[in-house]
Amino acid sequence: MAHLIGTAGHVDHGKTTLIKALTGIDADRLPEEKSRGMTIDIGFAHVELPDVGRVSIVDVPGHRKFLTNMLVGALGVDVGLLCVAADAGVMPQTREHLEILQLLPVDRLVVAMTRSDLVDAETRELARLDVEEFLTKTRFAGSPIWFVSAITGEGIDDLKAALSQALKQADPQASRGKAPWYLPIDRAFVVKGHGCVVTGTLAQGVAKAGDRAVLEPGGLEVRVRSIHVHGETVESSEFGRRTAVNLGGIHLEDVQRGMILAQPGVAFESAVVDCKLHWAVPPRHGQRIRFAVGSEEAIGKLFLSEADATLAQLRLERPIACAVGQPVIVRQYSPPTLIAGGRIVTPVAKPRKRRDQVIVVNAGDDETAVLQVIGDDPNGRPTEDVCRILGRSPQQLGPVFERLRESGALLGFAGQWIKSEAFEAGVSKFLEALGSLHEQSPTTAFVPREKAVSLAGLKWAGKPLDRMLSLLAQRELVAVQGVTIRQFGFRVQLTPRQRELLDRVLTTMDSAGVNVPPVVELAKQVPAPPQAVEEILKIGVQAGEVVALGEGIYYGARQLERIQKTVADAAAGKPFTASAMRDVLGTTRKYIIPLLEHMDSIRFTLRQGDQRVVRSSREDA
Ligand SMILES: Nc1nc2c(ncn2[C@@H]2O[C@H](COP(=O)(O)OP(=O)(O)OP(=O)(O)O)[C@@H](O)[C@H]2O)c(=O)[nH]1
Ligand SMILES: [Mg+2]
Repeated sequence: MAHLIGTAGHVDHGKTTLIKALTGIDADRLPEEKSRGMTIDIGFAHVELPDVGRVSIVDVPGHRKFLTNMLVGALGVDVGLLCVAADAGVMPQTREHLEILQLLPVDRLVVAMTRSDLVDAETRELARLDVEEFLTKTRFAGSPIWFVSAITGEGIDDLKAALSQALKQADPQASRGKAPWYLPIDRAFVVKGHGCVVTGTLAQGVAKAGDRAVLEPGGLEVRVRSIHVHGETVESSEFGRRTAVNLGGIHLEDVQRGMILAQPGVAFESAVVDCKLHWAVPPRHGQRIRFAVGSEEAIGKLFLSEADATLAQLRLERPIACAVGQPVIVRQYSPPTLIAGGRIVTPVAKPRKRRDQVIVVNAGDDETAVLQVIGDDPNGRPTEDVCRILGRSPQQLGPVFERLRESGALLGFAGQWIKSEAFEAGVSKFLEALGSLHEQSPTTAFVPREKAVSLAGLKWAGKPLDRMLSLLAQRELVAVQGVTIRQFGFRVQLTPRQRELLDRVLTTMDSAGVNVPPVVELAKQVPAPPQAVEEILKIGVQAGEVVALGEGIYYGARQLERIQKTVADAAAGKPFTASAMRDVLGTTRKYIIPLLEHMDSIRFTLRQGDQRVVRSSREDA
């Protein structure tokens, strides 16, 4: 069941007087309102309705000068109470207000023909026809119409029954009750002895005394000390109710109309908002607008989307507070005529171009919404992106991601989420790209990983890429060496000439023992041009048949293994110095230092001061 009734109608058409007749409460509270007999700001009352209990009513001003305040009242209403004076009929703000209610998630309308005591039966009939015809062109066609008088009391009980009926029929969207709460603040004041109090219409969820909350914009953390509904202290209040919240730990300067008080992670401070809108008039791309949301109105510009005519981006001149799903009204900057109404889909949007693709989430449950946002892109989306688009916090969506991961629908790589099938499709492309890189340079075993990523047309990078590659390594699809990779089964391919040259070089190095001569000398012994030898050594390194120690010293891989065995045998489990091992191997300082440093680096030996030990293989593992 819905909870909030809101008036609408032309100036002086008896809205405030009717509320008093319904509730006994004068919604005009400002001295100026009383002296001018005109509503300026929104006012509130509550009424006991048959079968429904106590509900809140928000009263709005009819004068066009105060339309901004009317919007504050209307943005949150479930059932509209349109007041049309029987002695005046449909007037400009009757039309304007109804148009606004039509663009908002107002579910039902009840019409009160006020000041009925002033007209005879014939005028009544004309007035009714006038209103009925007016309604036929709107989505409120066929709404109940009651003649009422605040003077004689005529029709007041019928009107109450009609309002009960409308509230019961209105669809408050079941999810609104379960969602976390937020309260657009329309008043803030100090109550002596209690401190700061804010009021507003609770937009969704259930707020409880003791809740932790945040004020946006600004992110100030506060505590809900106590809650008051219709003048009574209560443990909790639910969506659609006029709610007063006593806040702990803040000053009146910290809070003002337009802010949102919300459970952490629900409201956002933002100057770029994506909305799903219904247009009252055709919009212009880039047009200057007034954007009404909650109890706030900000100036900004309207940006349309080619992908979706109902989607628009509002870029505002200053940040405001907003929440996903919040109803909004867009008006022209000047004169402030109505352009559109609808809801926020992305509270903190990224500025986008007219041609950019857009994501509009219309999924019901969180799992589906998250999957929809992540889409089939093999690059996936980072957590922040998903949260921003859905207007939710990482804390709120954390369990949703976990459930999706456990079910196998999603894969997560360091905060980057990808649908499983999309990832596998990406992996195929990636391996294909890596394969063609191997084909291009068959003598290079390891290629820079970024090269394969960009050739595959992917955007994988950074930490998520590290994680993806370790998964691929685990699956024995790739081998990783620092920032380079190769396909798991790939071996460097040598031409017969290269093979023959490499074999000759290896034999020559082998016959030199530990004291492998420098490249130029080696080339003479092979014999072959030094450049060719240099090149084949590098290819040998890629093929895993040659090890480069740096400073121009190369060994054959097998040869180096034999040297290691000699070292292990000579050490016999005891520590040894570099000079002792130099003598064992019959070499010089020039060779023994790079050799031992290499053995340290592959964890064959362990350096301890100026001594080393050969690590046991268990230690190595
Ligand atoms: N005779 C008669 N006069 C009424 C009735 N209801 C309202 N009025 C008079 O109509 C005038 C306007 O009434 P309000 O209730 O202030 O009208 P409103 O729609 O709230 O006006 P705004 O808030 O300024 O838009 C006042 O002088 C009321 O006394 C009624 O049922 N019968
Ligand atoms: Mg009034």
